[in-house]
Amino acid sequence: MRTVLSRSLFNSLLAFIAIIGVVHQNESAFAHTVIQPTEVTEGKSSENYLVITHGCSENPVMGSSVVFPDGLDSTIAVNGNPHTGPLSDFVTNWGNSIQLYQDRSVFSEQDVKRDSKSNVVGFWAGGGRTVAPHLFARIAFVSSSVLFNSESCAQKIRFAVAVADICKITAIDDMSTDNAVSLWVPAVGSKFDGTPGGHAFDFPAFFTITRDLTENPLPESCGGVGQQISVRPSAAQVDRDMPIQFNGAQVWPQP
Ligand SMILES: [Cu+2]
Repeated sequence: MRTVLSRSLFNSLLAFIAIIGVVHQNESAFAHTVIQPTEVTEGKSSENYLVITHGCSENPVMGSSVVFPDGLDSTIAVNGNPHTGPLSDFVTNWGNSIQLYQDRSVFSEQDVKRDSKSNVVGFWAGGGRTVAPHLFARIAFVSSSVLFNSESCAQKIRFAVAVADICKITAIDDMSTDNAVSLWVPAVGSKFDGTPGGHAFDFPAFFTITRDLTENPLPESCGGVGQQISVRPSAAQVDRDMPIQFNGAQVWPQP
């Protein structure tokens, strides 16, 4: 009897340890640089953060560069299938939708990035003190009300955001050496794709907006089924907007 009891106790212990192991693995999966909150409701402005979650191996983070799809030459998919029409088929007012808060509590310098229409499409922050590789840091930004096209069946729109956490300033060809950078970039064929199979390859941060089904219900023609829209920046946009310009000169990657 005692043997049976202790064996079952032992088995539950094993199961418990296995569960802890799974939870821990999930935790490390979450420990990638992300945007919080993970979802924003249509029609509402939102206070958000880029959350830097680790250094480049043991190297501390000295700055970050963030690029949102501009919606001009972005790649759009509907339930995973390519969509050739414009973003306005789903979202009517994307563009200049984010603004950076000045906050020198993490890094000493920061600014926005603008597209060809002078709309803000991203931001960078860097310089001063670094973020310890084992700690998190938050860069605050606000997003304005984004509206869904009421005639569309779009229910959720997910923007793939390209992020680089920079630990060492190098030329673009040397980024993979010496743990110089951690990339969370959609692999769209830009110079910032990173290495296939490498850490967080094609694992971008996401900024997701959900339709307000009360204020903006799906049209009847959708048959009650909402579509998932994904938007990825073009390679040309990532190449143009990821580098950091400071006082009129490119400071990262080293030109
Ligand atoms: Cu990671």
